[in-house]
Amino acid sequence: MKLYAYDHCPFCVRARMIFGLKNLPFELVMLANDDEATPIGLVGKKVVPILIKEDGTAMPESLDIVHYVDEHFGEKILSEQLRSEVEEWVKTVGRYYNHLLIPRFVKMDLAEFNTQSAVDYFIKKKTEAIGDFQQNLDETANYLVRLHQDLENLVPLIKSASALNGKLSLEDIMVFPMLRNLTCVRDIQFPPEVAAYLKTMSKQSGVDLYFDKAI
Ligand SMILES: N[C@@H](CCC(=O)N[C@@H](CS)C(=O)NCC(=O)O)C(=O)O
Repeated sequence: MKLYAYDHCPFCVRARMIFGLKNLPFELVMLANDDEATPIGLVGKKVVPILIKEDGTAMPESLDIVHYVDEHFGEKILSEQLRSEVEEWVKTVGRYYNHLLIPRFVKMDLAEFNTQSAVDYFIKKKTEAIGDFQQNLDETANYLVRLHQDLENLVPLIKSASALNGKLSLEDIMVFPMLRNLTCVRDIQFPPEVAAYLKTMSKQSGVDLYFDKAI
């Protein structure tokens, strides 16, 4: 199977995780961020992730991909359990964390940004959503005050470094991609429990962290 993705896309990380966690082979194809023709040709809109199934049909939507792969290849490994506190954490951090991430992604040498036109495309589109990139970078310290508190709030919800709720569940699929992307922010102090979870889940899922590219 083939997965079209962007490296920075948290929804794509969800899809990559299920392959890694189940140890299933797949081809990961990073699209250029300004490539509209490929996704529109496959699913009628510009979106990733897109899974090309073994029969050649294309499937968008990260959670559909996760469920499809989990249910059709080997033993199912994910429980559907999603604690309301975890859901709330995802919503809370989801409200602001893109202000920290988006202006950094274009400076990190990611595959989807290896042409100037791809960088320009992203900056134009995302400036409309979050405002000026430099102004957002200048606000880092303020966002980090919020984030450090939210990371502390996550600590009591981590039951094990290898699975948020003690065994693999939808919680890992929702939370790990967010934490992984946050590793691109140099000044974040991850609480030890969160750092251990990040390291273990990265190893289990085969999704790399951004610590060595952090800005
Ligand atoms: N609901 C979708 C959301 C996917 C999504 O928003 N992907 C973003 C990338 S993170 C995208 O493709 N945006 C279009 C663009 O970048 O132009 C899913 O869960 O797969």
